[in-house]
Amino acid sequence: MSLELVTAGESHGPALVAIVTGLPAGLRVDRAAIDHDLRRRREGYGRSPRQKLEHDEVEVVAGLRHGVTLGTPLALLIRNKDHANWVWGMSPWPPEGEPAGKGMSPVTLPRPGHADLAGALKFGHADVRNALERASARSTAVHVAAGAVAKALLGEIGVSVAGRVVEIGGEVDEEGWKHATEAARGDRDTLGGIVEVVANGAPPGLGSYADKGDRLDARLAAALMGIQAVKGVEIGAGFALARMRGSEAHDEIEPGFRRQTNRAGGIEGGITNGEPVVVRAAMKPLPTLMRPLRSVDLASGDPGEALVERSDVQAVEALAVVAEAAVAWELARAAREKFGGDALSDFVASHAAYLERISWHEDR
Ligand code: EPS
Repeated sequence: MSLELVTAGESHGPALVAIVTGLPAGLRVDRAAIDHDLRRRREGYGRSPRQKLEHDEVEVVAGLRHGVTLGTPLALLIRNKDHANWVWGMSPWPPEGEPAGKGMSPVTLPRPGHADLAGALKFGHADVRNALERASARSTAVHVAAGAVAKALLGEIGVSVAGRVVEIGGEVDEEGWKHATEAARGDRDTLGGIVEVVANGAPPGLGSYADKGDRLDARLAAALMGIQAVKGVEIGAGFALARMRGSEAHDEIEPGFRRQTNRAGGIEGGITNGEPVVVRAAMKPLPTLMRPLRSVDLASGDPGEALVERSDVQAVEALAVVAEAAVAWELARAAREKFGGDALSDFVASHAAYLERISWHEDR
């Protein structure tokens, strides 16, 4: 059995939900740790005023008893506080009473760069809102909650995962990030950026070369590209490797199977090699601009200006947290496949026995 995650929820609907299957029984889940990550995701300059409204506290509706997993599906729920303003507009059932609040009139001017146009065409939506609500990065909240649970599982075998911002709007330090964000806000524009996630403590052997879908680098790339607005992923030195010679590119193996360099980003042949796993994701500038781009009305075919809706100037700091969760999730999934375990103690014992077999110790 593997770890699986399915999520649902519209940005301004009643709630976001996630169902996680395949967790071993006996894993202690800390509510404060989940809420801490949810808070980190909301923070950062450049976020929409929406982030002050949402509290993003996780509710657990199944799979946990007294803070410990039961080995049954874990169901997580995060309510959208903003739904109170969209009760009529986003009512799951035919709304009753007079139209009131937000979301009453259909959106027909798709934003270039958003899922609006392609989503409306694909699903036959006359109201672009029917596409944009689910395409919204609001759904990343529940992925972060699931990622926090994955981090708890990884913690049991000494693996830690941390995301950080590398660049925002081409700037590489915090002063520059703030300045660029404020400048873009003043211009009613948006920014993108680059984040990095590093996982320490992963043993060699997570993932496999057996087939495309088994390769950990392929899974990490898919997980990161699956985050809204991500347009590029690098593992280790990534694109720079293409410009190096083999003699400069590869990480030579020393006694104890140690390396002086980690240009492979901790993955060779789709398998962790015992070095830190290092991945980067590039985020495009957000497509909701307060100074809208040119678009075409879906209903009339007439040129117009794209939808302007409250949004973030940039959400790169949030991406660092979301990418951390995505990497943790994929590593936990690979670890669950490698070490099995209906009970957490089986999982931990299997990991220990494996390290023993390959003599993977600090003093190796
Ligand atoms: C988003 C647009 C904004 C963001 C939202 C993602 O939504 P709103 O118009 O409601 O302010 O705030 O992100 C979140 C709500 C969140 O929790 O991260 C989009 O179009 O992707």
